[in-house]
Amino acid sequence: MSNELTLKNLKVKYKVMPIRHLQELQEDIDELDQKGKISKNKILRGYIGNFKFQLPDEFQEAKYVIALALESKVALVNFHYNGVIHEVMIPQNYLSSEVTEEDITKSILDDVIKEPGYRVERVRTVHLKLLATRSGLGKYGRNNICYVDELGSLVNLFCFYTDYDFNEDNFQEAKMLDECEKCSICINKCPAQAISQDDFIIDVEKCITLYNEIKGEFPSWIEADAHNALIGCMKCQKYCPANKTAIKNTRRFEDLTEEETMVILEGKGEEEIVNSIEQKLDMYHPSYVKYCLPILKRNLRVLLK
Ligand code: B12
Repeated sequence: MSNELTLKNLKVKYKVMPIRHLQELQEDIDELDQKGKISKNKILRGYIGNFKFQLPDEFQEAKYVIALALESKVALVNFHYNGVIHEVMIPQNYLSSEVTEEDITKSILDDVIKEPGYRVERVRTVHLKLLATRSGLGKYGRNNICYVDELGSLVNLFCFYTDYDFNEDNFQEAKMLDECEKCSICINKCPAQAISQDDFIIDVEKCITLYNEIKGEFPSWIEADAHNALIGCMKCQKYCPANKTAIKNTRRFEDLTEEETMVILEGKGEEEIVNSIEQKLDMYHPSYVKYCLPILKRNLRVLLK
């Protein structure tokens, strides 16, 4: 099995494993948690609190888990402000993709399973990196992110359950990229020392993404120059040698005019301009820009200072 697809010119890679391994994945997490290795931070727990590797009640017939990575590109956009052009990066995970969940589900059914009568359901409430690494789809980088051959870390990860029997098992131990063995670039580039040499789990409370992707004031200890993207952070991925090729594969958005930049900096503006910003930034949900104007306002102010 080639374990590769191409959807709308984007690469998709996947690996499968029997559903029985979900229990082992859950044990991994429970053990780490019992050892106090998973931060009790409320924001983190808000994301992962309901995660569980288990057979869902509504799909008890599921036999296999599909871990899947969709190529996704970082975007660059110019903000015009006071006569100067500022180029800003938007990490891949905040952008919409031409390839939708429906496209992927359809392609798994039509191009992978190829037999009628099977079900494929997406599951969101699982630790995707752990699934991806233990199913053989990728490896952990020192930065705690999952890397997939050819695509680097610039992927969106997905999990699907299916009642199709692949008769194949790729389950394995989580591995670290060989490149990370003698490399400490991400450790040094992280603007808040969240990554360490001796632990794979990052110090979540130091990761600036934890604060800059949601509403609220930044903690005072974050240096203003720590921020480097419109939302989230790219420091541990951008300079990573394992992303050397993938990082060049960017999307270029239409420039934001002085007027549009001002609307973001003020956090409000006429509907027409907000709509135009929304179209240009192409973030992951059509009305995301409206929802996150206060976030973008706070973040862009720091970036343009
Ligand atoms: C909560 C969350 C966050 C939190 C916490 C991050 C974290 N590291 O846990 C915050 C908000 C900080 C965050 C930030 C980011 N996130 Co995030 N996040 C998630 C989310 C929702 C859950 C992650 C999770 O389960 N964390 C809990 C910890 C315990 O799990 P873990 O990180 O896998 O840790 C394991 C390793 O440490 C491993 N381990 C233990 N021992 C060993 C030994 C060896 C040898 C190895 C190799 C590993 C290993 O064990 C741990 C548990 O299994 C996922 C989506 C999802 N449903 O999974 C996205 C997700 C992980 N995020 C993603 C992204 C892109 C990011 C950012 C890059 C966004 C940005 N541009 O700023 C940053 C990266 C920060 C970083 N360096 O980790 C992508 C990652 C894609 C990829 N290629 O891996 C995901 C998968 C979303 C997606 N759909 O694609 N995120």
